[in-house]
Parts: sequence; structure tokens; C-alpha cells
Amino acid sequence: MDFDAVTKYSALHAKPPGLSSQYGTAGFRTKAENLNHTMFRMGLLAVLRSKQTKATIGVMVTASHNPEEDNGVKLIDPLGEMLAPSWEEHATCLANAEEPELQTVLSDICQKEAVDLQHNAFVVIGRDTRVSSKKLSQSVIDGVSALGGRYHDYGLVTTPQLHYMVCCQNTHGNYGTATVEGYYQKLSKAFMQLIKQAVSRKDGPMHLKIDCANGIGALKLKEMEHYLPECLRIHIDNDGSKGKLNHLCGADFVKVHQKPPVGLEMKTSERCCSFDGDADRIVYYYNDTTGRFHLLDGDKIATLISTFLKELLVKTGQTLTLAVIQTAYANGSSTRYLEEAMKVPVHCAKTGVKHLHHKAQGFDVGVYFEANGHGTVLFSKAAEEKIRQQAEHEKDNIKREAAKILENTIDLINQTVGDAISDMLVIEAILALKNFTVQQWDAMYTDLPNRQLKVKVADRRVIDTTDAERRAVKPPGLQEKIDALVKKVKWARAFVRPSGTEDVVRVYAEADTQENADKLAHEVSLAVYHLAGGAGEEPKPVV
Ligand code: 16G
Ligand code: MG
Repeated sequence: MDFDAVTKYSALHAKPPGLSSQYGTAGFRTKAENLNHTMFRMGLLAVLRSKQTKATIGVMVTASHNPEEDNGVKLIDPLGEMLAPSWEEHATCLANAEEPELQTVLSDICQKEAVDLQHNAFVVIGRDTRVSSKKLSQSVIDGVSALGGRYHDYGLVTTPQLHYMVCCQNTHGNYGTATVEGYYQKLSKAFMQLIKQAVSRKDGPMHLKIDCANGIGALKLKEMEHYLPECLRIHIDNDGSKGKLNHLCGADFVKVHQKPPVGLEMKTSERCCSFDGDADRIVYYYNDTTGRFHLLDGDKIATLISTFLKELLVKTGQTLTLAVIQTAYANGSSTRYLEEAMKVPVHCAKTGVKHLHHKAQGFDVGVYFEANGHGTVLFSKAAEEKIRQQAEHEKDNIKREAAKILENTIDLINQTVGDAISDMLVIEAILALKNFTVQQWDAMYTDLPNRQLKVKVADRRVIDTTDAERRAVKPPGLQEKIDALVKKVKWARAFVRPSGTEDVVRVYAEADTQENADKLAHEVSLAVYHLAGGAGEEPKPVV
């Protein structure tokens, strides 16, 4: 390893002494002005990871739904999945090493992970539309070059597009062609195959309004529009020409505030959706005839997709395992509907894509979605093979047709990670095939009213949880207090967890009425404030 080159280049991306950060749930995320050294070092780390795995590694520069001033970076592992947890620790060590320690930390990683320094490294890089992203991705490139790695800069891409590229590169084109055109072609072809049947019985085109959070999703959708069939008319709003990134818009805003984004004009019953800033989340919504806003979040999406897949699996006669993976944030109604009405097994994972993804890998067909709209479907290799075989060779017409629909669904889904563009096309195809309006989809079950709050505490690590974050084991007395509060309210459920992306404790409560959910969330917030070292003012009731 040419340490001299590393030292020389590192001086150009020097770490401000004392500054420390952590590779969190979705990589590093902080003010863009403090990220130069982190980016350079993640370029270095990507080279080491590439040499160790003997595969292409991805580096994405984005801070997703955070405000424009922030930025962030995450590494993508060989099959397009999140970076392995042991390497997250290396990432944190490397990012926090003071300049003179840099070489030692790099050597330690090489030794611990038995990195073959002779092996060539290849890194692919992508970035979102933030003003700071261009320069920061250049810092990543400098890091890759300092260690003699080769790279390809995909420039402006959505996060899931870069995950897709990594998977394509490492499967030698089996997953798809590693270009944005390859991505558009793969998805649009599968989409057209899927909706063929539906189109013949539809009267007019399907219309969908899309709030792109003034982010990368708008650019990429505009490119993709030319590949999509006439029957799907998309109307892109918040395309970045006027508004600020993620400001009063985007999937996170709509989900948290349970109201429509600014910058999108919604007519009664019109089907609309929102992407987040890097287009890996999506939520749907509409206004009913009384003007009431209805949100169809990740839980509703998981329900629609898993119901569709289950019906098809039954038709094929294949005995494949299907499960839905949710987090503690999943609305209680969705879990009940899936288990009781649909007879689909549901599992709960800790918050964060990597946890859900990992759990979903344990099934032939694993549907995972966070309530916030991040999710996808994983098909085991064996299941995929069986379905493709059946689609080609099955004699029974009904079974073969069902297998073909499944096959096209597999090709339409981005199995590497949640993908707003891919998820949107899957949802549109399912609605068309089932001849469902957004209202019919919404009516599958009714969400329990719920409320999310944040509480500031001196140190959020005093809270420790178990049972996929549904119960607090620390500080003493907190869970007992929550249990007592929950007991008083009908259909209630509540939990608290330290955020992995912000310096706060998150509180979730659901109950029979909005009033009760708000009250319960507030009371639980007070319990956190008093038992877990609350900072600043006492939490106020929800108004
Ligand atoms: C990140 C995660 C998301 C999770 C959220 C929770 C990825 C790619 N993203 O955005 O899955 O829901 O963090 O944030 O893993 P919190 O810990 O602040 O509640
Ligand atoms: Mg995102």
C-alpha cells in the first residue's frame, strides 16, 4: 500500500482535529461542510473493501430526506446490499482517526480483514442533487485514487440506481446492464409485460402525480419517461426547478406530518405519491370527496404487494414460503390484517433497512417495508428459478400465466434495496391488474390513529431496547411506566427507541382515536423525559 500517497492526499482533505462522527443506520450524515475528510476516507475504505471481497463496491453521496445543508455517504456491498456491520465499525474508526493515526488505522483494517492488497479494486460512485454533492464525490474519488483503485463515476443517480449498478457489475450483467439506460430498459420492459393484460380492458391511461421532493428522483423520472408506455401518464411535481430539496415536501414530510406536500395540487380522488430526496422511499395518498387526506404508507404498500404475490403463488400451485417483515412502527391494523385476514406470517425487525433485508432473506419470498415507505421484495435464488422454469414450461395455462406475472414482477422489483421508482411501477401495475382504485386499495384495512414524537435527552444511549425495539430494558422503570399508560387506553400500543440518525429519543403511540394516540404519545414522552434524563423544556401536549 502506498502510504506516502495516502498521507499526501489526505493533507488536502484533512480532518478537523477533535471532530468525531459515526457510521449510523444509513452511513455518515451531518452538515456538508464537515464531511470532506469523511468522504476521502470512505474512498479509501471502499478500495480496501473491494480488495477484500474481490468485487465492485459502491459509494453513494447523499443525505436522503435531510435538509439541503446536510450531506452524507454510505457504502454499498457486492450484491447491492448495505455495508456489513463489521465494516461499519472500521468506517467509524477510519473517519475519526486524527491525521497522524491514519496509516495505523488503515493497516489495522487490512490486517483484521485479511485484505489482499495485491488485488485490484473497483469502486462505483454516485451522488444526489445537493449543491455540496459534486465536490464531496470528488473527495471520494481522491480517496479511491490515493490507494490506486479504479473507479467509475455514475454522477447523478438515485441511491437505488447505484445499488443496482453494484449488483449488475458483480453478477456480470446477470442482474441487468450496469448503466442507467440498462436500468430503465429492464424496468420498463418488465412493467410493459406486466400490464399488457390490464391495458386491454382499461378505458383510458392511468394518471399519477409524483412529488419528487425537489431531488434526484425528478431528474431520473424525466429520463425514464421516454421508456414508459403511453398508458401510464406521470405528472412530476417538485422537480427542483423552484422549491428547496425536501422542504415541506417528499415522502418523509408527508408521512411524519400526515398531510400533502407543498407544490402539488391535489384534486379529489387523484392518486398521488411522494419520493424522498434520494428516491429510496415512496408513500401514496389522495383526498376523498369530503376533502379528507388519506395516506397509504409502507404498511399499505406491503399489504398490497404481499396480497398480490400470495394470490399468484396460490395460482401457480408452488409451495413457496412468503412472509412480510415490518418494524415496530408498522400500524397495528396492518399487522392484524396480514396475519388474520390474509394469513400471511409477519415478522418484526429492528429499524433500518439492513435489519429488514436480512430477515427477509430467510424466506422464498420476503416482502419488507418500513412504515416510512422504504421497502422491496426479495426472492430466493431457488424460488426465482422455480418461477422462471414454470413460466416457460408449465402446460397448465392458468398456472403458467400466474408464473409469468410473477416472473415479470421479479424483474420489475429492485431486489437490492427499496427503490421509489421501481416500487411505484410495481404498485401501478398491481392496481391496473387488480383493477383497483386507490380508494379500494386504501379500504383493505383502516389505520389505527397514531402519533410520533421526539424527546431530547442528555444521552440517548441510556435507553436500551429489546424485542425488535418494542420494549425498553433501560432505564429501569420506563417500560413499566409505558405498560401502565398503554393499559388505560383502548387498542393502544407504544414504544420508545433512541434514533439512529438524530440526537433524540423517538416515541410512537397508537390508539383507538387520534386524541388518545396524541395523549398517550405525550404521556410516554413525559416518562422518557423524567426517567431518561430529559434535556431542555418538558415535552408539551400535542396540539
Ligand atoms: C435511516 C434508515 C431507515 C430508517 C431510518 C430511521 C436506511 C437506508 N435508512 O433513514 O431505514 O427507518 O434511518 O431513522 O437504512 P431513526 O433511527 O432516526 O428513527
Ligand atoms: Mg432516502
